[in-house]
Amino acid sequence: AAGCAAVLAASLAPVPPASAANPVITTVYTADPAPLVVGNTMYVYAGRDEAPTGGTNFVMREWHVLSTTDAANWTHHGARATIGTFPWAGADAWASEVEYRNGRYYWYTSVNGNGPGWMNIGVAVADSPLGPFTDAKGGPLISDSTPNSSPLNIDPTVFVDDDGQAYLYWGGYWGPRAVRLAANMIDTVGPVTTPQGLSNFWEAPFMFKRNGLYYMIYAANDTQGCVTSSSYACQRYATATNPMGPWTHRGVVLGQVSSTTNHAGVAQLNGQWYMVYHNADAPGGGNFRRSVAVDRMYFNADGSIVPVVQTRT
Ligand code: FUB
Repeated sequence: AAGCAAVLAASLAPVPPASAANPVITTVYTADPAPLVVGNTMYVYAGRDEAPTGGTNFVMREWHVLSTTDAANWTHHGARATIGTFPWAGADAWASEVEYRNGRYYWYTSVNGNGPGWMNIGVAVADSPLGPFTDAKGGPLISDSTPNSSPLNIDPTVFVDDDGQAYLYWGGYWGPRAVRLAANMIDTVGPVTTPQGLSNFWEAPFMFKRNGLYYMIYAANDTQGCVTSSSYACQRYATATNPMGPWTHRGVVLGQVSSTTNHAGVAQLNGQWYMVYHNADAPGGGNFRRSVAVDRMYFNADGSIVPVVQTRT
């Protein structure tokens, strides 16, 4: 009986937060974190918010790297890619993600071009998770001229499956998009598709796999119980048995945060799952002066995700 009570108490106990204080660094404002685990180190790739106090627009020119081996103590490696990494780009270092393949690290970025049109997906490459990163393609991987591309080509997430096939998902405001990537990681293969089932998709997809099931978390701009106003977004998630979908919506994985945007990524470090995300909690923070936070993430036996408890210290 004592054992049963202990099990019951454990199952009812609140999810313990990560031991670190959030935000993880406060020396610069950071946003749109994307984790990549290499050995026992978690690297987090994030844009830098440079908007002035009270600013009402994004000012983003650099992508920074943070790292940790315990999700509690963090090293800030500074800017490891900038708009200048892409000679064809001109502004807006928005959300990004790094994926590893065959000894190389591919940094997929949302960035504004110099010519007509707006956002593009660029890709830089390096032999180390910390760079140096150089433009891998000499032009956008996805742009306004890509057939069936989203009108807003932002927020790439790249996933390499166990069979070596790579997938790119992206999109903002007007729906998600998906396409297969070639083995070189810098060319697309086949048509751009519109994945089905990502209910209330707004932006910020992040794809991962656990126990043979594909997961997509994404920012959902809706007021169906997860945010207090349509200015905010929560993170919903969906699962699929095929990496191109269709997806089945499974619920909310991260509620409203203190910034209007909500952008997260998931990784497993030393056996523990973590969600990295951003909020406006750093001193002087705001919707355009955001900061990366981390918390532990747990799964139920049926593969569903226990909603993340935000540590706000
Ligand atoms: O950081 C700029 C944009 O805000 C990102 O691309 C979106 O995901 C949102 O977080």
